[in-house]
Amino acid sequence: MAVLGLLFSWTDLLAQKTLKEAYKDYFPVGVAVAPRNLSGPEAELIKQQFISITPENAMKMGPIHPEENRYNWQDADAIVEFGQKNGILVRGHTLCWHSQVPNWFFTNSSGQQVTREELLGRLKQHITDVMTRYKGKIYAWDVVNEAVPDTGKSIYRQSKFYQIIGEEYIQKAFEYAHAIDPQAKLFYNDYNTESAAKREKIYQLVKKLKDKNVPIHGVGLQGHWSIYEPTQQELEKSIRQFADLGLAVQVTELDVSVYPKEHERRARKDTDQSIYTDEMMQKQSAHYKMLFDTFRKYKGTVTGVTFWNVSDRSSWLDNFPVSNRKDYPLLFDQHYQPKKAFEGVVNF
Ligand code: 9MR
Repeated sequence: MAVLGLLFSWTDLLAQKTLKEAYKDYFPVGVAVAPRNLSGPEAELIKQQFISITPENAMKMGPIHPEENRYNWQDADAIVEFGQKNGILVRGHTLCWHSQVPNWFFTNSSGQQVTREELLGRLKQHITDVMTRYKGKIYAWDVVNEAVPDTGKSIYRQSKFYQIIGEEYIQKAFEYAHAIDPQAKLFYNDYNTESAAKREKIYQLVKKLKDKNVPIHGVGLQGHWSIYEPTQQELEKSIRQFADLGLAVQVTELDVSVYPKEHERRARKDTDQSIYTDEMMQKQSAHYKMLFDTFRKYKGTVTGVTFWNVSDRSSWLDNFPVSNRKDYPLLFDQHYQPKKAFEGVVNF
């Protein structure tokens, strides 16, 4: 009987639609990848389920441009090539971010902080070189990432880009990007976009860009959520508010942590157990269903949904916000099998 049960559950799974089949009339469903995901069972799962990939780290400023006159194209090339070979779209991530920027970016040859003009020049050169290399092969770019702080009154994060250039660095980054590849869809990308205060600041930021006719086409809601957030109402408010500006919305880094959401790294406490209870699993399934029901409701506005990592075997959340606390945030389990949450996402 047990064997029969197993057989039945396998046939059930085989009969399920894949993500890309289920969403072919809605939006591309994608996944963040590292070169190590592009061979073996993960590559098979990616080809079977997803129609878009995003480099998880390979195109960020530090990894791809470690020294002023040296680019490290290898990993990014491998990812773009995998996409091209398999008919999979590629989303670029990310052209300008305060994190993972190499120090040389802000320092001139005499060891002093660069001037505003120098920094703009470097930003332009960086965007130009990276986008030229992949022109026509990357359909959408996260141009500026996380420029808004979670707390405080200021719209702008006090990053080096902001301190040295002022808020104009954001506009410039979009203009440089658009000049290189006018076909590419350009996004402002951020997390915690359903917090009322942060949503409002992001709205102000992108509205200013739109008012100035800066070439921005959409907002990326990263979607690092948990089984406790956001509510459907909060999510719809974000989607609608950005859509009202004539912008597309993509969910760019989706995962649903089984723990309460925290945005700052912290020390591990005794109470931080790695657990995945039946109750968490049920709650996660219901949450994923609500999220995708909502994304489909905004078909046309929501133009892409990308998961941040392939399966629960390993994700960035295993080490964040606390190191070594395992999380179970994705639709595929540690053996690459679809979880219960998967069913609610593909059956509608
Ligand atoms: O998943 C990425 C992880 O491997 C890196 O160590 C980390 C470095 O800061 O960046 C992670 O990806 C981030 C993404 O680029 C931007 N939004 C938040 C993501 C999770 O931190």
